[in-house]
Formats: sequence, C-alpha cells, structure tokens
Amino acid sequence: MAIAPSQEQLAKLRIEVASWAYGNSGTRFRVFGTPGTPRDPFEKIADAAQVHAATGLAPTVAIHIPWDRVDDYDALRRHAEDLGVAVGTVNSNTFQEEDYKFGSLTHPDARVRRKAVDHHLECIDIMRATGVRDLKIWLADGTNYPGQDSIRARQDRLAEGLAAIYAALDADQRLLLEYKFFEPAFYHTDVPDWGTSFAHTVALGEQAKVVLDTGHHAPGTNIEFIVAQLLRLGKLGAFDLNSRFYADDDLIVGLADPFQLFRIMHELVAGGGYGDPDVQLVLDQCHNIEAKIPGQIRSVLNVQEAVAKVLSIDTEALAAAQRDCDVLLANDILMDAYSTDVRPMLAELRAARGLPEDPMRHFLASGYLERIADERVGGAQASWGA
Ligand code: LRH
Ligand code: MN
Ligand code: MN
Repeated sequence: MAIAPSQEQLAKLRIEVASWAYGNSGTRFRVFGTPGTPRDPFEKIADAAQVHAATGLAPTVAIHIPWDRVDDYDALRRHAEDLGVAVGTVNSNTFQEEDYKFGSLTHPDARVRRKAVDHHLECIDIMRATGVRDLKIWLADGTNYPGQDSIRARQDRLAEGLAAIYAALDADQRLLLEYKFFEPAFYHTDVPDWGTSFAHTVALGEQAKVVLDTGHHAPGTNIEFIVAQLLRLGKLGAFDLNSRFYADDDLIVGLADPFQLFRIMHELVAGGGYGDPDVQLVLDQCHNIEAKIPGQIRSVLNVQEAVAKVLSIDTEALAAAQRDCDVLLANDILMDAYSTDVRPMLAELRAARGLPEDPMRHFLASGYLERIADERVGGAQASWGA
C-alpha cells in the first residue's frame, strides 16, 4: 500500500549540522576525549564537510559564539566554501559567564541585560561577515526557587531585550527563539514552551520564528502536534533534532524513538515545511562516547530514512480513509509506509547523484579518522556540560 516517492522529492532534503557535535563533550561527571577531535572552528568545519561529502545532505554548519569565535570570519566563510559547505545558523551563548548566574536578557540588573543584548549584536555582525541568515537564541534564564525573582518582570525584560536584538537585524535576517522546559533552571524557565516562544516571536514580527528542539519537552509530549500547530501559524523557523530517553540527552536522532521521528517528519511534510528553506532541519547533538563524524553521518541518514518513509505514504488513500473515519485503515496506511525498507531506494538515489551508496562504509574506508588522529592533538571541548 505504500507508494514509491520520486527521486526529485527525496532529493529536497537538507540538514544542517552543528559545529559542537565534533568537539569533545560529556556530562558533569566526565568529558571523554576522542582522538582527532578538532582544535579550532576551522577543523570542526573540516569534519562537518566530511558528512556532506559522504551523504550530500548536510551543506551547512551551525556555529556557536563564543565557542566558535575567530579573528577572521571571512576566512572561516572561505574555508567552509573551499570544503564545499557554508556557515549556517549563528547560535548565541549567554550561559557560561559569571555575569549570567541569575539570567541574561531577563537579569534584574540592567548592566547584565545590556551585555546580553550586546553579545547578540556581535552575533549579528558575525552573521553579516559569514553570510548567515539565522540568529538562534536559546536562553538558560530562569530561577531555582519560588519567589527568587518576579516571573512577570522577567517576561517584560525578555520582551525588551528581544526587541532590541530584533531591531538590529537586516531585512533578510531572522531571529529564532528556542524553548526548553527546564535545565539549567529547575523551578521556572523564562522560555519554557512553544507558547511562550510563539508569543514573543509574534510580538517581534515576521522575521522572528520558533525553534523546536525535540529534546526540550516533558516526557510524553506530543511533539508532532506542536509541529503541525506552528506550521499552521507560519511560525516554525527550525528544528534542533536529537534523541532522548530522559531529559535533554542530545543523542543521535532517530535512535531512541524512530517512530516519533517518523511522526514528526510526517507533520513536517503534511504542513508544507519539507523542502522549505524557511523551516530548517538542524542536528543538535553531542557524541559523548561514540565516534563523532560517523555519529553525525548516522544521524543525517536516520533523518533521510524517516523522510523517505513519510514520502512513501499513500496520501490519497490516507485522506480517503480519514474522510470515511476508517480508523484502522488510516492507521494501516501510515504504518505501511513506516514499515517500508527505504534503504534500497536511497542507495539508488545516491548512485544517481554520484554519491557513495553506503556513506558510512565509504567514510570509514577513507582513512580520514586515522589521519586526524595522527595530525591533531589536544582537541577543543564543545559543551558546557563538564
Ligand atoms: C540547549 C541547546 C541550545 C544550545 C545547544 C548547545 O539545551 O539545545 O540549542 O544552543 O543546546
Ligand atoms: Mn537545541
Ligand atoms: Mn538542548
């Protein structure tokens, strides 16, 4: 009952990878090193370019400031282009400095709020230098104890800070506001859910959109519903894709719950977001114990497989079954597509496009991992979770 999608449809997929996936990361218990870990942003981009070379799916690389601060952003841009990729979303970071202990854009002290706004203005300058469209803001702001600060006043300060940042954007740039229900704050978070992110981005204007990170919801949340709703409202700017078992685990996408990934991609396609450059698919993952470049290759291939399954849904038959209120038939049609082994069709697609039919095997056989392990000593740390 599943249908065969066209190669043209399949080929619309674009996934952005993130620079921090290539650095060493870990938990607060331990950061394990990996031989060959990049020592600077240039090497992170070189590793990301390997993912694109192997899969043809990942032409852009998100960066995080200050983790990827360099002296010459034009050089970073040219370096990426020389390797066949481009710099992607610029992520701000107001969660690692002492000043931000009690918040950044929401901090009670105007001096800290000003500093946080200025950091975002620096990010916008970096976007201009690197030819980037999107500024992604995730705030660690929140409180740990009831009464610690005024929830209402913090919302007002947040609105003010976001407006100052938004006002600095060029006409072709976007502000993307990411939400997360908890961590590092444990009582309340200032942007905890899609509703809050939606309310602020609506107030800001057309150039402001919501980021949905799949790891940022309470267990049991129906994420595909949020996808459908934000697409209806024209406010879904980007995804951060990853897997989770417990909290914000940042594991390889599609490995904890492949069916959830399929359901999310189904709503993306149904809502017209697939192939739309205004709805970015970004990987936000950390590879604490597995090899990083292969971990990223596995991730983009998992997204590709989920999308290929969704494109195999017989949408006409599904619409008819839904009209008829034929519950079991409608579910059967969906599950048929989910159960399709799409790997042969994707191997064909790759062959037709001059890509390795088995990207993982091709990469592992290339000798790249052995080469960087020899050449690079003393890799950078990617995350704050040490
Ligand atoms: C926060 C987050 C956000 C950050 C990234 C490193 O948990 O998802 O997107 O920028 O992790
Ligand atoms: Mn994220
Ligand atoms: Mn996260």
